Amino acid sequence: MSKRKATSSESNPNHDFCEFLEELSEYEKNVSRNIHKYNAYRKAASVLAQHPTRITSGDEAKKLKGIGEKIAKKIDEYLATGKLRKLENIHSDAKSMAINLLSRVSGIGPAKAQSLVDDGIMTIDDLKKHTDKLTHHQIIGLKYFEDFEEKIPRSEIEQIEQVIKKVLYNLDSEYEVTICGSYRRGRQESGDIDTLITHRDLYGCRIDKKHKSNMLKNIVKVLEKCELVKETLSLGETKFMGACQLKGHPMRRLDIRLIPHDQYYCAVLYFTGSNIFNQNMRAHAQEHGFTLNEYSLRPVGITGKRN
Ligand code: 8DG
Ligand code: CA
Ligand code: CA
Repeated sequence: MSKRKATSSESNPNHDFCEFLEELSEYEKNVSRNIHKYNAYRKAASVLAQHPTRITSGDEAKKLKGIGEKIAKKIDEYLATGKLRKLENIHSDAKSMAINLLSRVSGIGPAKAQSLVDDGIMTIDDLKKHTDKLTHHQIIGLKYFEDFEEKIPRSEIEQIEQVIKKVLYNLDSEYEVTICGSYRRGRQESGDIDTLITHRDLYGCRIDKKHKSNMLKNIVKVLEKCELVKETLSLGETKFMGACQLKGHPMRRLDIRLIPHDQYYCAVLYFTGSNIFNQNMRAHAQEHGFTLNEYSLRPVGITGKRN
């Protein structure tokens, strides 16, 4: 997951509100570990990012879906003073700032960041002196900290997509490849590359486990051989997390998921997001008597288990 969201573009008349809401959401996720508040701030930022005109008061903001009393008050405070006390307090708290910083390293979650800070590790340089405390994933995350923070231009993902497709179709013309995430939503820049792969021999209910586990390992092997994949963070039967690089470009975070063919299109939908869009789509399905998740769309009450 990338750390900076795209709601702060200058073309958004409410971008300064979005920026402080996103900063508050990061604080709730990383430091307070309050997922409800995190979601509330993110939702508010997303709603404001889509609003076509400048909001001029908390009351006006409150009329939008997803903005309540507390966020409206913050908008009023910001409009009146140009800042927020809550954010000023966070900025002056060294431990909070350190937890936020360390959480930006790929593989370091909020709990790990907290424990590192408790051990007195406050900066990226401190972390480089204590790699004994880190997993393989976290060490690679640290090694490419600056690279992974950079957004990936759409044109570069297009090139990477071409390489992956060419290599896989050479291996077996029955592979299907879809790059999802923000790229599939049409964004000009993405945080990482979310790749889904399926093969029509793969069916969820009768997977030859050994066959499947070799499948993803083989895919990764050929992508290494063509010098696209440079690092493996983790590799399981269905999920690869790693890094890839085109010559002359920064190292990029690449996720690959191998999906059974009968679940592929629900997975493509789910991993395209956005997260908030997924929530709305699930709620919409529910209203029509369906359950939607990353595996299937089914009438409520039908489990989908075959005999
Ligand atoms: P970005 O990488 O450019 O920052 O944006 P993104 O592509 O939208 O975000 P992502 O973190 O890479 O997630 C990809 C999609 O996966 C996301 O748009 C929606 C879906 N998704 C959820 N929930 C979760 C989750 O908990 N973890 C992950 N990895 N993906 C999720 O709806
Ligand atoms: Ca991702
Ligand atoms: Ca992504």
